[in-house]
Amino acid sequence: MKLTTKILIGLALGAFIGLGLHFFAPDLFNTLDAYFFSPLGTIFLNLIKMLVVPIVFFSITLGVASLGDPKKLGRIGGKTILFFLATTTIAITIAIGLAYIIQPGNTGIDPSGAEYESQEAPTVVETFTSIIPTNPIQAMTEGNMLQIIAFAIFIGYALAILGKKTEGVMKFIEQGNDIMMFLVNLIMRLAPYGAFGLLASAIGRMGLEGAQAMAAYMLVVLFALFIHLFVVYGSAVSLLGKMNPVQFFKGFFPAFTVGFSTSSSSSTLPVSMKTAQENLNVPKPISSFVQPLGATINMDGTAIMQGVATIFIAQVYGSELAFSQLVMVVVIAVLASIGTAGVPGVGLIMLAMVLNQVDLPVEGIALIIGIDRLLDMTRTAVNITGDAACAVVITESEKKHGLPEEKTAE
Ligand code: DAS
Repeated sequence: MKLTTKILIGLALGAFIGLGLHFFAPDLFNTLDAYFFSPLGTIFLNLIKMLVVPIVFFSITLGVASLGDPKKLGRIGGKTILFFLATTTIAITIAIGLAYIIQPGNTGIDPSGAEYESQEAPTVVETFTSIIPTNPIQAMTEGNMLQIIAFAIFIGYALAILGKKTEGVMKFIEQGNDIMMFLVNLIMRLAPYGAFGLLASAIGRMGLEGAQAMAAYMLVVLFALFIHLFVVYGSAVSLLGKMNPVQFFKGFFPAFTVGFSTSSSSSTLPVSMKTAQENLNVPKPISSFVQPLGATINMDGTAIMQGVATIFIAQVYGSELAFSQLVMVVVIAVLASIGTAGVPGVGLIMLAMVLNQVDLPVEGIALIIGIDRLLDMTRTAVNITGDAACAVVITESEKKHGLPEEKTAE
């Protein structure tokens, strides 16, 4: 049986058992969650997280070194950032448009009593100025993805320029990357069990109570995610990537299910890259550059949640947003999704940044926090699919320049 089928069975069983125990045997759920579901999910999550820092460092260093020509790196980098900004702007525009049409906040929700202590979100300027690591090793120990990416780009560029002089280091980086990819394959065998544990625990804890009250909000987010996933990404891979969208979605589905299970783009990164390289024919150098960068700064699913949530909260509190404020919501949500690290639930923290910008009460976040864990799964899966779509589009656009092959030390 295919791994993807096993993961889907794990997810379905996890949701079914988690929900059943939540409603009919909550005490038994708590025991099982403490000694079985949570440990199972956490072990799987930690195993793939273990690989994130080394795989991002090795793969980006190798990818940049393989791109070699700085002009090519600049061209690919420029197209990648342009794709990310364009799709995120489209995503949040779809979200705001649907929220205005469907009006999820005008369903008689009483906001009184909603309290939320917003956590300090880094400002956009802080996000950009902190990209250069003053201590690369500290960046790795802290898992500061943007700083690890920046350091890897510098090392990869040096390897590309120094060539034979540093072929030993090149060989080390290349073999390090091979080891990481081998370990991803090994760990992925646990994915069905990890997906089961993660979902049983999340659904069992949350139940569906929150969903009923927030059904309208949830449906608008899910509808916007669906449109963005199949219409925007489907069109991009078909028109710009010259790839059959069915082949794209089927090919990337294994990573999609892991992203859904883990709610973390960063943790899923090893699987996202393996899937794009093996199933979508994305050359390693392009996959190694685009996907780690995307897992960190490209979060269309998150921007969709932030767009819908902002309009929802404005409607609940009876605030009318002027057009200029809506434009600010788009700009800040795009920038906030850049500052959002690829870990579970962080999109909600950045939502506070968006709400502050348009003078909306941050307490409104308390209304949607109950079902955010479930929505986080769906928007993470969309986030990583957007990165893969970008990698496919960049691959096609680079064909006329000659696709970069993985550079091997002579
Ligand atoms: N879960 C985050 C991710 O890894 C995004 C979010 O919280 O919205 O993509």
